[in-house]
Amino acid sequence: MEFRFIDLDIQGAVARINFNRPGKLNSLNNAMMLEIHHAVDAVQSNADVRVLVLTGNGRAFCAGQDLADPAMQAADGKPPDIGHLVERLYKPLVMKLQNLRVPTIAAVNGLAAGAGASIALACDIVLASQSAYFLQAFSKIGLTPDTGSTWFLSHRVGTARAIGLAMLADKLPADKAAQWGLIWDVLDDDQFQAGIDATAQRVATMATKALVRTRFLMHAADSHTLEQQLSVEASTIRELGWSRDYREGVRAFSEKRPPRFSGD
Ligand code: T3D
Repeated sequence: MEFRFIDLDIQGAVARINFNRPGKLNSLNNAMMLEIHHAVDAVQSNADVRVLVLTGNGRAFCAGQDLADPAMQAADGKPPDIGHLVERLYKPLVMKLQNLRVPTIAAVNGLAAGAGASIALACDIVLASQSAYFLQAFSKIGLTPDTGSTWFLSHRVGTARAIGLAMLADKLPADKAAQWGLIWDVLDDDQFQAGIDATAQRVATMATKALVRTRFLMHAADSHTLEQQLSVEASTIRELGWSRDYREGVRAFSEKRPPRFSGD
């Protein structure tokens, strides 16, 4: 597929999807969303890839839905079915990221608004540049947060802060997002690219299956009792105990050398 609004770059084990509509702050039109789906599918089916980085070109990570897209406008006097858009494109994207066979990193290079913030929060590790901010823009246009934002916000920062962010739609600077536990960390603007590259390379050489099962366990914990969670932990670790990477990890430890994980 030819991409117009994104770039997909695969170098060795590191795949990068760059949102590339900087003049419109990488806001998401229909074609761009389809391209992102296609790129994520390509990553899912490429056995060489061991980490996916999502980032944006220009001063934005992503400003959410393109509000000028025809899908957002009334046609023939009928209001648009924007719920259909969410069901067809946004919800499946979040689920694809959550079920991806490799870990994901959101490299939030600049502002992340609306569904753009949600997509960042759907990644496993969220790193933001010092000048980035997160904006729950939805209430400003008479909508509720979507694309998982209500779930990610309420789970990570608690209901009081989640409601304040969503109702007031104030910009949340990257530093405060990290202090509040919404994201993993903040990098200085001039170290951002190098920091992202180093993290991506590091994650790409780790035990991929264990990282992806860790994502699953952390999310499963939300709906489990302690006893249920202990059982799922046991079954997951049993499965990982049969993996090549576990054997390599233990061997490397006993041989006092760094492990060479293969992702299997
Ligand atoms: O069905 C559904 O509803 C689908 C799911 C929706 C989920 C959503 O994402 S809803 C939320 C959509 N996003 C927004 O409401 C954010 C809109 N943008 C803004 O509020 C502001 O642009 C920002 C606060 C993010 C940044 O402000 P600023 O002053 O730094 O930049 P700007 O001048 O507003 O924007 C620069 C350009 O990008 C400008 O275009 P122009 O005038 O230079 O040609 C602006 O129109 C364009 N742009 C920014 N965001 C969007 C956009 N164009 C279309 N859609 C956007 N979301």
